[in-house]
Amino acid sequence: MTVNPSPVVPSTLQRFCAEDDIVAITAALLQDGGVIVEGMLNPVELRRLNAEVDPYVEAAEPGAAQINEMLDLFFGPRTRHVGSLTAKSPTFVEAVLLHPVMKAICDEILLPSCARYQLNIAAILDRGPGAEAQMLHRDEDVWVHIPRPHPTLQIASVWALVDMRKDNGATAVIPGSHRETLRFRNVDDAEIAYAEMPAGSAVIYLGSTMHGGGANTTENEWRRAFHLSFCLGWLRTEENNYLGTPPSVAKTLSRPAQELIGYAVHDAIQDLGGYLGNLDGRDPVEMLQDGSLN
Ligand SMILES: O=C(O)CCC(=O)C(=O)O
Ligand SMILES: [Fe+2]
Repeated sequence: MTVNPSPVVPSTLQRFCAEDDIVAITAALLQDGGVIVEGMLNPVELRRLNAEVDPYVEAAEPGAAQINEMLDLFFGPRTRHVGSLTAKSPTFVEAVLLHPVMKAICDEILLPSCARYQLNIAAILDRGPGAEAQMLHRDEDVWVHIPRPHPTLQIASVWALVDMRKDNGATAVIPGSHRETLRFRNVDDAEIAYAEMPAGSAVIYLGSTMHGGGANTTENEWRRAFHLSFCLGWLRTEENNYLGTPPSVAKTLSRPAQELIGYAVHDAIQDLGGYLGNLDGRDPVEMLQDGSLN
């Protein structure tokens, strides 16, 4: 008996608008491991954000070798990297950090495993012409010491600051890969969904979902995007957000922004946990408010 191979179904991610029902967006994210949401930024926010980060991106050297060899290997020599956007772009703080879609998703998926979640990374990833496809990976593997399986540790996203297409390096995502227990495995090209989307959109994915920056095969186009991720409040964050956004800058931001950056203690005393991130027994976010930390 011959068995016909099942037809190759092109791998795709579900696509929504930022105003769509958040329950449906979250359900798609949990089902597929990733989801595309268009219109996360309006044209004015997009223009302002791009203008605010322009000087930093122009000043950044492609490749992170001069900073850190591991980062260089991870992002490749053709990527310009600008971190700590919270301290560099007021529009990022106003329109992105507290975005209601990200908040609703993090409330639903991260809050059950912590007393509060926090910013993990806010960094431009500007992939230049000739950038090769990034190694596919799961972002959560940075916390390798936590035995698997474990609850979702991180909600991540890549936001398009220019139109993202397969040829200029759209993020490659493997739908369904968040259900796997292996850390690394070989991936068939047909499994890849490229997050092709207009500027102002985001691809949002779970920390356990395999993904990576795509190859930029264009002659002279930079794929400007940023990575934004949140993680459980009791984890060590990848970017050092207290140094990236020091008290002198943090004190100018709204309290919800200060809390999200990590200035608020992770208070789990009710659950017989700790009072993590305190300063002399005080909550630093209260100290920013009353002026004793500046
Ligand atoms: O640049 C991209 O599209 C993906 C970047 C990425 O995987 C990451 O920052 O974790
Ligand atoms: Fe990643």
